[in-house]
Amino acid sequence: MKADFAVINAGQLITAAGYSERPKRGPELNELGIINDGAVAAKEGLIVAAGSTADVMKQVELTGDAMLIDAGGKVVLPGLVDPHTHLVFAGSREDEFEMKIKGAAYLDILARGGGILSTVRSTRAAGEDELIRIGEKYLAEMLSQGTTTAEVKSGYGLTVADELKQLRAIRSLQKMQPVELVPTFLGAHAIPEEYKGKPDAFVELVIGEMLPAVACSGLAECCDVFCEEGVFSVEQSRRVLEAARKLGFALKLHADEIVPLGGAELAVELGALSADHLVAVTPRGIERLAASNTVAVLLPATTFCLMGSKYAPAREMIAAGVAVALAGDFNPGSSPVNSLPVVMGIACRQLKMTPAEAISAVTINAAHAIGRASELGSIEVGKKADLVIFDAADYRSIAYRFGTNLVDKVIKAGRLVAGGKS
Ligand code: IZC
Ligand code: ZN
Repeated sequence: MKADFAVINAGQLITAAGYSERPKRGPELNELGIINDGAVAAKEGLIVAAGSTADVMKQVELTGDAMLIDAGGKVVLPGLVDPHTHLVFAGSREDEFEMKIKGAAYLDILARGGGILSTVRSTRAAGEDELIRIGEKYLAEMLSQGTTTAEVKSGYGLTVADELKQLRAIRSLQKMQPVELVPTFLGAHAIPEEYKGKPDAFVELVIGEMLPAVACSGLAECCDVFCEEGVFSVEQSRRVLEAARKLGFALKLHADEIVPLGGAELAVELGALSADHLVAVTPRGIERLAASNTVAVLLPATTFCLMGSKYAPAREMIAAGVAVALAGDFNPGSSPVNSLPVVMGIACRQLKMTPAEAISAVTINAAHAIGRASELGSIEVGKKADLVIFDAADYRSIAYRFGTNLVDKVIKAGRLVAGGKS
């Protein structure tokens, strides 16, 4: 069999294989499918062989111009998948950072016209080119830390024209850099200033004008809503998501982050791909999630950045059989963190997830949370050759040494896209 790309001599090849059909739950999260002295070979971007270096090299014949990378005993993982980001925005919110240190609460800042609304003002004022330029910089940072696929939400425009501007910026970014992007329409992210006191009229605008325009443009795959006290109620969220589902969008929901409104239950009821945050999820919400294919996307860097004392009950969810994933939530307010290894480091320490569970949560389960598990998220024949080589001999180092970027090389679809030293 021919191959035009191979990585050989991985000290630990973490395949995360066997879960393309359904996400990992319970003890499965600790199964990493590790191959010692492993290798991966690919042709035209897709994996054609994975196994021990000896076996793979017996199976494949490298083409004359093939790229061969010797991992030299390092750890090799599937490319990391960030299933929840808000990475296309203008401006930043250091002022809010300082206000939070002094005790201000996230929802109070928003209610006073700051928070998301401050980023809406900057993003509306920015040209599409500026959004692209800023987004490109953030994506390069993410790639250099191992992210090869990221979901990206709109939601800082909140008019038809400005939401489309953000979504077009995402499409342009897809064409100019290697991180694969999954675009999500988040028109119901906040009630904009011009609709203050008229939330239902804004929901009408989202359903009646924004959703049809976005569907027509083909610029988004998923639709999300910020279901939270003082933002969008469960009923308003249901109306938006039901309308989105009719138009063919896959669904996601910011659920039960601060106040337990029943967002998890709503996400399950509507067959959403994921319910995200879940810091305040109820026992009933956990039960519903466990009995569904909706992935619980946990964002512990957000809790850390909001200086919260209570984290999502990951252990209870895993024990109940909920399919858990992790994401960065990269945004200028509640999580200016775009490193998945940092998220893994916080998840191990604060959610008490094991290093192996954290890896499952940013690879195959994260791929399920964005509807891409048949194509990526694990190292298996037929999937995209998305790989990260970490300068470590033990996979646990990634979460253990968080804050130090251990990424040595990043490969997207069989192409070396970061850290090309050899
Ligand atoms: O800009 O604050 N939680 N949306 C919901 C966010 C955080 C992003 C922001
Ligand atoms: Zn979010």
